Amino acid sequence: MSALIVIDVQNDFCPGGALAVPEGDQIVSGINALMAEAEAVVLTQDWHPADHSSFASQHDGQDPYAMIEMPYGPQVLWPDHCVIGSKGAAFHADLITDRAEMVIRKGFRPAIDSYSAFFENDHETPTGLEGYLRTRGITQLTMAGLATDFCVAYSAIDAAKLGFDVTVKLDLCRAIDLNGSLETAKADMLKAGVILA
Ligand code: VGL
Ligand code: ZN
Repeated sequence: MSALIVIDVQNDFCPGGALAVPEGDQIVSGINALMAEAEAVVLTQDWHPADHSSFASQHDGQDPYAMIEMPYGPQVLWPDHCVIGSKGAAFHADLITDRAEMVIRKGFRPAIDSYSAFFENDHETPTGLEGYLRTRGITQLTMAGLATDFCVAYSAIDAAKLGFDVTVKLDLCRAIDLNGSLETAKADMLKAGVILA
């Protein structure tokens, strides 16, 4: 059985949002069309407390997009985004959410970021998505959403490492592309066995 995993199609990652991904809104209609044909649909939602440690605002003297060292490894500092319950954290208004049987929220622990839908950025703390998919007998995953080089890539690589068959629909993703991160992410996905379609 297969599932479509739609990653973080939220207002803050779309034009006008706090961490806008260029053309982030242009993938919505294509994702809606894919959902119509999917066997199962999972949506993910970046979901941070207002004092989240991935926010540059929480670190004296640091600007957004700087890199810092966290106990779990390097971390990009972001503008405040996807704050729990905010308009920016809501799904894009045109995204059809009714088909979703599961919505997985991530990044809600103040001290740790979570790009991947499977594990937080320590690569250890599970979100529970793996168990959900396995208990439903889902082995094939198609992924689309935002951003290609962060949450989509991390999710796809973790899924491939866990043994799922993973295809990323690159035309239904858009990237932040920070210091070449898109090319790196694509190479890392291919290396992990992810199919880029
Ligand atoms: C994301 C940066 C910070 C993403 C989430 O959805 O790719 N990127 N939080
Ligand atoms: Zn985030």
